[in-house]
Amino acid sequence: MEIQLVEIPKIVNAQGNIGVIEKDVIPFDIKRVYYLYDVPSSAKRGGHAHKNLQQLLVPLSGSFDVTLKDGKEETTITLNKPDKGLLINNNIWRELNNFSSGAVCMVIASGVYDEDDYIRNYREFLSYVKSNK
Ligand code: T46
Repeated sequence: MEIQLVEIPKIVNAQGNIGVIEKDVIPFDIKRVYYLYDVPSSAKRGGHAHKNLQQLLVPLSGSFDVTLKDGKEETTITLNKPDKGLLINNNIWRELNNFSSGAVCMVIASGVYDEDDYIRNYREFLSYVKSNK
């Protein structure tokens, strides 16, 4: 399964860097930004898919693992570079775990929060992707 990493443009300076996400960096209009922080190392986040939402996950600080499943294949990636974001399309199941101490996961989303867009049951997800082929 293809992993879609997005290179975030940066301004590098000996006094510290700046990562800049302008509208052309991501393939959707930004409707919401939220972030996960103070996540215990034993926590499991995600465990769902979205029918329509697309998102870019950026590890602003620390690291965490993201497992993606499309109903056929699965792949796991460690995010630990603040200039590399992970694009997650709709109809992809995601699980996040193994958060390091102080990890911050910023999420840039194509839509506002809508619980009806979530599929939180894996069996339901499998039949949803089958029926949408
Ligand atoms: C995703 C991963 C990476 C809101 O009310 N507004 C929001 O914008 C969000 C993101 C969540 N919530 C509520 C919904 C739940 O009652 O906060 C509660 C916890 O949300 P959830 O269990 O979905 O959190 P995560 O960390 O498992 O998932 C979140 C996003 O929901 C999801 O879209 O891809 O982060």
